[in-house]
Amino acid sequence: TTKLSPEKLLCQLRDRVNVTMIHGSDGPFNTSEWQKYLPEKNLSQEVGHFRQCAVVSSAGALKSSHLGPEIDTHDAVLRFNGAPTIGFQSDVGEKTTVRLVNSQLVTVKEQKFLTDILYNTGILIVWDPAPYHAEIHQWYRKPDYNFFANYKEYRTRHPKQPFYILNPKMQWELWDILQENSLEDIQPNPPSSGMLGIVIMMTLCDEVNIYEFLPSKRQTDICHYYQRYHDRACTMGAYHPLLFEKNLVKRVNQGQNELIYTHGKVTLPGFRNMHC
Ligand code: NCC
Repeated sequence: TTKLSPEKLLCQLRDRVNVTMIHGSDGPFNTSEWQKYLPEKNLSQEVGHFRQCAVVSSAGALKSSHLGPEIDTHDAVLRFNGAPTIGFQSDVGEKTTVRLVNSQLVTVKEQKFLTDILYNTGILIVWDPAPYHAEIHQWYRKPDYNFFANYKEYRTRHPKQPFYILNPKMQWELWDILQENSLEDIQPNPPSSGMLGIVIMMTLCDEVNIYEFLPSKRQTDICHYYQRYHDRACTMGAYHPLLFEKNLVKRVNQGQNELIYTHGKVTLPGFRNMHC
């Protein structure tokens, strides 16, 4: 394999990864039952388009980063899973425009997805690991976590809050690009929420700044900035192909390398600003 230039690699992401949300017209969701729950507008109709966006990883390295004010200057901020802002504003900011959550979080009772007010701000998007290039019907019959009941319950409790289901095709379109651009064979597990969120924001924004996805000088074994738990796998990956994701993001970074070290910051262009 020949190594693609950063520009070509970005174009591959733009042209091959279809970032779409499940819509009421998509079988098997095209039933009167599902029509009641799925949002009518698609994501870009709902939010329009943003100039500058921030993607905030959940890494422990955000602790004592003082990046909060910089993060809040963005027009939109994406966060992941149960990552809080309250109590951590000085390091991660307080704005939440989009929250991407995995299906485990939505399904497992202990995670308190239905009751924790943390989830009531911003636009929610849930994703579920699907079998490699599975057809949507096949995935629907056997999701990794059966989050559908809790999705409907949450929609009933919060009908005004936009809440999308990410089309599961996206994860493997992205995985294929990760594999094609890596020298080693990657386990066929889907990309992390972090990598999916980065590509989602590239479809909505002119420019995307990503914080502590590539670790800064503050790199630590502490998994999350909001917990005491230590585990190197959080930064390096175990189930998700995190190391490969990070190598790819490093290759297409348009910001200064120094800013990775000091701020854990990477800058990527939005898809609409690319000339392929
Ligand atoms: O930990 P998690 O990820 O919620 O983190 C969100 C994204 O931030 C990036 N990250 C996180 C920690 C770290 N030290 N370095 C990082 O780069 C990653 O890109 C990560 O995706 C997930 O991807 O959905 C994940 O979710 C958790 C967990 O399910 C949720 O937090 C809900 O509790 C998974 N952990 C476990 O299942 C124990 C994690 O493997 C992946």
